[in-house]
Amino acid sequence: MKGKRNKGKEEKIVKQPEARQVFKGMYFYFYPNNTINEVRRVRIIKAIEFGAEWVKDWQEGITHVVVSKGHTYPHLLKFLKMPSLPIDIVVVNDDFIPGCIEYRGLMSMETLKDIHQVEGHKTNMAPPDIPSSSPDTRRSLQIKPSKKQMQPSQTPSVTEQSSLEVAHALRAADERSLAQLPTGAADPLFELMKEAKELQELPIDTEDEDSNAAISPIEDDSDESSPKKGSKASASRDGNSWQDNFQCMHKNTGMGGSDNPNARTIQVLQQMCEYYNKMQDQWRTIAYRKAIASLRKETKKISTRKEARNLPYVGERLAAKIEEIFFTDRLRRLDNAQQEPTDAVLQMFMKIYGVGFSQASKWVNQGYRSLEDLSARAKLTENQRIGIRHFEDFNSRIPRKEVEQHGKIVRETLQAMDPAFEITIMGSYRRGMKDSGDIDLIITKKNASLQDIRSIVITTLVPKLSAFGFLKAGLATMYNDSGSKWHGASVLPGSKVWRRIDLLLVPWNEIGAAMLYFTGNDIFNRSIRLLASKKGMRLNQRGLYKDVSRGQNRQKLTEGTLVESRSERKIFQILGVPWRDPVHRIC
Ligand code: DCP
Ligand code: CA
Repeated sequence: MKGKRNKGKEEKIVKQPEARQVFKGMYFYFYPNNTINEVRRVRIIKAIEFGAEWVKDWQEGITHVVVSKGHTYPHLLKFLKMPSLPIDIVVVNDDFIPGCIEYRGLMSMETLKDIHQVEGHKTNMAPPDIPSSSPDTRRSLQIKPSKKQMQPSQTPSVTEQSSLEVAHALRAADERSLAQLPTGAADPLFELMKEAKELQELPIDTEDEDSNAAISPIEDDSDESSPKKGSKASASRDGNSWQDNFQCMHKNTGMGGSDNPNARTIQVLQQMCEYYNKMQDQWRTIAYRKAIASLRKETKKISTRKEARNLPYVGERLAAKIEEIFFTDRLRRLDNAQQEPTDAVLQMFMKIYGVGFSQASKWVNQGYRSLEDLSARAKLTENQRIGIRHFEDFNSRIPRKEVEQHGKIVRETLQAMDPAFEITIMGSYRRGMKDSGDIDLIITKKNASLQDIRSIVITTLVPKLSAFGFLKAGLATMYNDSGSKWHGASVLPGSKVWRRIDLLLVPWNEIGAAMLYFTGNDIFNRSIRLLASKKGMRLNQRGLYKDVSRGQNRQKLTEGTLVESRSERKIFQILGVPWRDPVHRIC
């Protein structure tokens, strides 16, 4: 059956391109089912333009009844002379039509839910069945909708029903690769502004004095039950103690638990989090991490906005996103972010070694759009040139075996000079990852001071390895402020691939704290540092300190007294954190 227009009024109907047809495969019966009312007339046209079939006479196969404002469900039943409608027919008011069309622009499902309820209609519990991949299979109205999309455990409450209906409709639209919408099409700036406002309400951790970045995803400074500052470090108490909330207290394998019922949602939110992290958007990065941490702890599937809203650290906006991911298996904002061309350029520039957000955005604003552009026309430092020339190398992961080979060359060269030197491969390698972004090597020697180690590394090791052609000049000139790091690039004999390598010079008496810090991951580190801070202590890559006095905003007022720095295990013990093998520090 084909949709028909009211014959009385000649109306030009321009069908939207298939990809935009949010109502394709749906059969709408309007009540009243005519175009006498101007508002209804326009809505019927819109429905058809966006893919719906308008059914003129009541019959089997109708998927939606669209009730005009001012009319009620009892009116409709009386008119149809039916005691009730089949359970699989969706009853909505006519705001449903613009709501669905505009949803992809700016309207939330929550808003839609509120606006498309029909007075007197409480009994319709089932969402519509929307054909998934092939709407054409339901061309015939004789085919009864199935309930396959409805899982028993997810039976919606009456109040959630409308939201589910829209979500299912949108899911069907998604599956037909509904990429953009015509009206009010997603404006990333608008989204960002709205989001920025809402995120202001989210709780945030204190800054850690040793890190520019903000802290762990899950800790809550407002926790009344935490010990008072300056109190003695205590071992973990019962299973529900405040300390148990810290990620560092638990084995973290980075899987988020493959059996986690919210694994897919976590995965999509993680991508969004990574995106914001790359954009140096600290607020959103934290908000997403907090939400992910909440979801990781959740044992039941979170499908609706309402359920998501009940999770700690999940605000309105994030709850909407969680619902969207559940129903659509993807996140619009992520698609938009990935499709935004200047975002893509910005992200690419930020992948150049040593280039941060501000330099990258400067180049974007100056009109550069590719690495070739930069090489040919931009004023570049020598390090930036190297970063561009070896862009591919520096952005590819280094297989574990190759990391070992780089480590071996440094170890053998150094131990040939002095066998007492110890070289340990840190970072993701120590956490057992199959590949690494760069090579982090701790260099230390029993009872040696930083000066002892540095003098050998600078005067002998680096020149020697450079002479071999293993270490490359350029980045190799850089020592950090305290003179304890050397950043550079290394190339295996016979290879042309440059790898990023960091030599981390650690005095013997700080080796435990340094091992802890350079094992990471960064989130684990933030978590354990904040835990120390809550116990009135302070942890950094040089040691664990006590009697640190802090001001109102937890800023450090005194350095404190060193408690432990030699033994990684002792630091765990003093903090009351059960020992975690490096492979269990992947948060
Ligand atoms: N680190 C940290 N906070 C940061 C950066 C680093 O605590 N902001 C610590 C934890 C990291 C370690 O230093 O694990 C090494 O830093 P990398 O950036 O090299 O990170 P990874 O080695 O963990 O990962 P990748 O494989 O990407 O190198
Ligand atoms: Ca690393």
